[in-house]
Amino acid sequence: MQILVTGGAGFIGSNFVHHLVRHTDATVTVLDKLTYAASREALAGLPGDRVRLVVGDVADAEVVEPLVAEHDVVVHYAAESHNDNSLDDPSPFIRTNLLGTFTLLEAVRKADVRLHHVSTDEVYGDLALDDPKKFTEDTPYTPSSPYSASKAGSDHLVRAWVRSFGVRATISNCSNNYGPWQHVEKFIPRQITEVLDGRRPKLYGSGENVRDWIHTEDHSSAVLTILEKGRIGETYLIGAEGERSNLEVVRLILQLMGRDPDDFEHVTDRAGHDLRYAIDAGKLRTELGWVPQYGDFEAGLAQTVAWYREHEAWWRPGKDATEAAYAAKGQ
Ligand code: NAD
Ligand code: TDX
Repeated sequence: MQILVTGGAGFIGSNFVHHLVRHTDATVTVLDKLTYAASREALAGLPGDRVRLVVGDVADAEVVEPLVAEHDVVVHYAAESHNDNSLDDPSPFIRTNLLGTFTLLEAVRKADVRLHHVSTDEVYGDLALDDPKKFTEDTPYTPSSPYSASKAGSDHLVRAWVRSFGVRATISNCSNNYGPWQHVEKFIPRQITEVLDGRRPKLYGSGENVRDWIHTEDHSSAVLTILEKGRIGETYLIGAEGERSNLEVVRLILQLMGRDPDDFEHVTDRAGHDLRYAIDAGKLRTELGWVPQYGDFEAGLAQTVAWYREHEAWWRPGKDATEAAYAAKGQ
């Protein structure tokens, strides 16, 4: 089996490549533009006879079409992924997330190659804090940010190519991931590295916003399960019952790092900030038998804190520029 993983040098894509090497005998090609969010280090140590990296743009048909035709399956992670960046400049989000997905769809259509499209729960907008319902595969799309709107559009493109052209595709919408190799712009790595740098964690607004955390390794096992057992044309929601308010997460990080749990600051809120995400992964669990392995968020977070302590050489180069950009916005 030859698998093409777009965005495979990013946080979640690189975890999936390691997962494939450990749990299958597939050979893997990573197609990645190596943007600021990518890291070659996340792919280091993988067997050279099973994994190769092609540096290129998923929106470039001249690169994508011949490459796709050499593979049996494409798993599409490549995206611009950070909401705050999409508020500062939406254009790369439109290009990569929409045009990139379109380019890939045309390539899999021409070569008749199976596609799995990786998406987000943010396409469903947000929930009230006290809403007893969670997102399901039937929740209407109401994305809030340029990022989530671009991902919503990419999901619609995939469904249209399935229905109109018979493309063999599945979609997954996953909740917030955490774990090693996540860029320091994102919430959990930002707060851990702020504490390591002797500064205070920064909560947007009141901190009551809720995210449904899942370890990236559980996301990878879910995607592999869908590749192996998922029904073509179907969407599966991925989540591990990890709902926590941002305030709770910041207090937990401070505690795990031996600091006063109230030693954080409130900063300017994100425009259009979604209040709560929560996933009902019942379909994936019942139909495909998937079970997450990282049920204990506190233990997973402690491991993640330890990982960032040990990998300062990796995150340090991006840290100052990330903080300077946040500081310019009062965040
Ligand atoms: P990331 O920003 O860490 O990595 C994205 C990768 O895509 C990078 O390696 C980057 O170089 C590559 N890339 C960007 N533009 C490209 C282009 N034009 N051509 C080729 N490669 C390009 O993102 P992530 O957090 O690992 O997210 C991966 C995917 O998972 C995205 O599709 C995202 O929407 C989805 N997702 C993320 C989360 C989360 O919590 N981070 C949750 C659900 C779904
Ligand atoms: O410094 C911060 N302080 C803060 O309070 C940062 C960076 C974030 N936040 C808040 C905003 C969110 O409520 O923390 C929460 C998580 O923020 P992000 O890490 O930016 O994630 P989010 O916007 O929820 O989106 C993430 O999950 C869904 C990923 O970045 C997306 O790619 C994925 O689709």
